[in-house]
This record gives sequence, structure tokens and C-alpha cells, in this order.
Amino acid sequence: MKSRELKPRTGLIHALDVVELEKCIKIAQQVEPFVDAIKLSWPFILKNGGEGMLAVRDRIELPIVACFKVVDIPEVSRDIVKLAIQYGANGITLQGFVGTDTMKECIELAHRLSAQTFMVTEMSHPGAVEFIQPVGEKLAKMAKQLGSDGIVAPATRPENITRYRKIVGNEILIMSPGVGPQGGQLGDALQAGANFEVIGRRIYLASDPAKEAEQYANVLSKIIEKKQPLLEA
Ligand code: BMP
Repeated sequence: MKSRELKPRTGLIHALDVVELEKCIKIAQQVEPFVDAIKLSWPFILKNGGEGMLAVRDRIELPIVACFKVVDIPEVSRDIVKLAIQYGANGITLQGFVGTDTMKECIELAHRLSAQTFMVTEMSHPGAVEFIQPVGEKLAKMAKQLGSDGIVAPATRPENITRYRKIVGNEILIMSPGVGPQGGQLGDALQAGANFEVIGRRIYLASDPAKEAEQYANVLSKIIEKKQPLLEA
């Protein structure tokens, strides 16, 4: 059993893209009852270092996903994965298009260190249609073949989530960013086959982040409950 393994409960992951450490910890604690994980990204790490991630981790019990979208040669990618986990990450995102060799190294190492991997198959922003979208299905196949715990797919194009779900089957988790300011509608990604919707600005910029997260979690957890019997059948 992995420590702090990411599992769908509320179906909501908070992308806590706030760089001020104390503010970040405060929001993480406020939203903790309503989210399945806290996702931290490069700006937070550049400002606070790995110690910053450990400080957040120490103040909550949720899994931490280090959204580093690792994209380098295998030897360097391995170091990023190792250090991310040493500094408290329970899951890490990887950029699949860098190739099978890097992905294999990263996934095997993460698993040896009891962490989960989430490989990006298609991003949510408009520019993703230029280069990554055309190879999205290949990336999803690779993620499944290499045993990645999950993939990342866009809430802005829910129809593509359904295509990726068919490729990866029900065992692999799908996390889906792009709800709200990027154009995705709350709930559409879960209905299309994702396990989590990743929401950032709509929560951390709200006057009451906990209330905002609770509202989203209520909607998403109901969708998960309805889907459960279908998955178990
Ligand atoms: P927001 O809800 O504020 O748009 O934030 C989305 C979050 O998901 C950001 O942390 C962003 O880095 C991340 N993300 C994304 O938006 N699209 C992707 O394809 C992959 C991501 O990790």
C-alpha cells in the first residue's frame, strides 16, 4: 500500500498555484476536507524550494501531486523524480512525449519509492492541438503499457477523455485540468470518463476557498457515486 495514495473520493484535486508559503498552507488546510489531493507546481518550488513542499505536506494529510511535467533525458528526469519524492511528493506528473526511455525510468523509480505517476497525454490549453494532441492516443497507449498509475487529459475537450479512457481501461486514473477559466464545464470531464477534475484559480482566488471547494466536491462526488455501480458491474 502506497503512503497517501491518490484515490477518487470527492473527485476534486486543487491546483494550489499560490507561491506564498503561509497562504498556500492556509488554503490547503481550508480545502482539505473537500479535495482528494493538493497539486503544487514549479512556481511554488522556485519560490520555496523542496522544503516548501515538505512544509505543506507536514500540515495536511492529503496526497501531494508535484506537477513537474518531467521532460528531460532519463538520467536527469530520474533525479527530478527522486528529489520530488524526497521532498514530499506522493505523485508526480510526467510529459509522455519525451519518450519511452524517460517514461520507463521515471515510472519504475516512482513505484520503487512508493509514489504514483500521471503522464500527460494531451494538455488543456488551445496550443495543445498543435503538437501533443495528434499523438495523444499513442501516449495513452504508452502510459498503459508502462504501468503509469494515471494520465492527464483535458477538461476542455471531454470527448477526448472518452477516447483515452477506452485506450487505458478502467484501472488507470485520469486527472483532468481546464475547468472554469480555461473553458471546461464542471462535471463534464468526470462524465466523460475522468476520475478527478483539477481546479485551481476558481478555488484559491475565491473569497472563501473552502466553500468554493465544497460546492465543487458536492457536484463531483455525486457523479462518482453514480458511476461506481457501472464500474463494478
Ligand atoms: P486553473 O484551474 O487555474 O486553470 O489551473 C489549472 C492547473 O492545471 C494549473 O496548475 C496548470 O498548470 C495545470 N494544467 C493545466 O491547466 N492543463 C494541462 O493540460 C496540464 C496541467 O497540469
